[in-house]
Amino acid sequence: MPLLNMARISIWVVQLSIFSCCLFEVGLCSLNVPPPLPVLPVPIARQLKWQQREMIMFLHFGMNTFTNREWGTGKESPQLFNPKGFNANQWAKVAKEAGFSLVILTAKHHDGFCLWPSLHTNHSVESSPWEDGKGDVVKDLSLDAKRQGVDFGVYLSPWDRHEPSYGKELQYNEFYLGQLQELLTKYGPISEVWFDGAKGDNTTMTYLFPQWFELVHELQISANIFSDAGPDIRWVGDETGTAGLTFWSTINGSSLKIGDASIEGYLNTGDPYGTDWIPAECDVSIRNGWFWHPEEKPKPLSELLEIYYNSVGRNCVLLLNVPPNTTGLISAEDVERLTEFRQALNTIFSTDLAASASVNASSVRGEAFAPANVLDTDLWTYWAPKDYKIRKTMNWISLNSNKAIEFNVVRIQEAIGLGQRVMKYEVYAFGVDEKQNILVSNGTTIGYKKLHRLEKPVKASNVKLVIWESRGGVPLISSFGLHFDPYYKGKV
Ligand code: FUL
Repeated sequence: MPLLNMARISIWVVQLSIFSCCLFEVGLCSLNVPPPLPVLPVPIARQLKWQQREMIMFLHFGMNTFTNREWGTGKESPQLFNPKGFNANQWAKVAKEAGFSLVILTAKHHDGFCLWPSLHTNHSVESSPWEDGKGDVVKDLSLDAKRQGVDFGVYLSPWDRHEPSYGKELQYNEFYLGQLQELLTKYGPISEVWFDGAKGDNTTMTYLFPQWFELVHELQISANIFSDAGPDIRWVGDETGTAGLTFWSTINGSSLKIGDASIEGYLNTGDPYGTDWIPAECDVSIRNGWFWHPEEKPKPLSELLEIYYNSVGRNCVLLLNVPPNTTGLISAEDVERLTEFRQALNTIFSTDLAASASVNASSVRGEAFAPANVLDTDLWTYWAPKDYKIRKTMNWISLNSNKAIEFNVVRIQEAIGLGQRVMKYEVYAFGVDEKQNILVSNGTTIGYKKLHRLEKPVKASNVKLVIWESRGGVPLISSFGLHFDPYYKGKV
């Protein structure tokens, strides 16, 4: 080919690529800018599903329900267990209607009494008068939950005050694994297995956690394992339903030990440099005790809402315990409180007052990452700013409305599928009354969901989230919304 022609062709190639780059920049090109790299660690599928549940119901039911105790001795007679009006369908229905997509049952608490006819002990429903010893609470609830479209999980207390082999390392671990195998093979899909860290007496007993955990994932790959230390879900470090104001789903798994009180603070906040993704569950009871006691009443709505904001609103999942009574039903007053709770959450959160706002931002990575993506709650549609490689810059996104919006709750969510990133942010509102930008809230971490309740309602036409620092890469915001909580009067 003559030299001149070759030169012409290469000029065309260069021109063509410049032209396509321009199309790309102005968004006319059909090729999208790909998503940014994840910042590790990131959740695995079962953890992501768990996080999006937001609320799980715990059901403490067993021998203690009949002895009016919190911790049984293991010496109770199975004759005491007789819930004459037992109806697991009521439990599952209450859970479903109150918005819980998973129920976790105490299949065995510390007293060792089993709610299913275990082949490894006589200390179970089989020796009780209930349904002439033919009943099986685990089976009934697993079936009724399925019928109601609610998932099912089990709590199997490692500490067993009845079992004679407790304290003998090999025998008890084999016994426990035998029980675990029964629960994981006979009752359909199990979404969570709860390993309680309590060990209230001086018996020396080493639990073979690695073997237990392997068995769970071998038999039920979708089951999340909860314990003080994970591996899938960690304890939040308290039983009041309160996560740290700074809350990282990341933590160093190797420095966590089950039953170690000295790590409670670390569990409560996590670690921005943590090498493992182990988010937390906030376990708390609707009443004072975990088990039902005739003298106790459910907590008031205001307290339940406070718990919700302090758990779900701080990047955790709320595990709310609702204990069935001696009849075998969830008491009417608890049902009523849960109905109020659901209604309140619907009132506050089913309307996003910013839903029709126009959204703009400091910069945009590409068409697929537009600021308006924050108006839905899909975790995988998010706003991503430009990835400044050299210059570190502040990123912002703002909601703009023609009419003033009155709100007292700010909701911010990160696209955690690509890692938890935000470390420092502020929220400003262009106040209609003040006619100036006012700082309405600020914080460190965001994570899956961060909720801010404001001391008093704000009226604004422009609300801006300014992100000052984020970990490992640019911040990715999946949702940003404004709500009104009529139940909150602010702190006095
Ligand atoms: C604790 C137990 O000792 C309580 O009885 C209850 O089950 C709670 C959820 O965990 O460690």
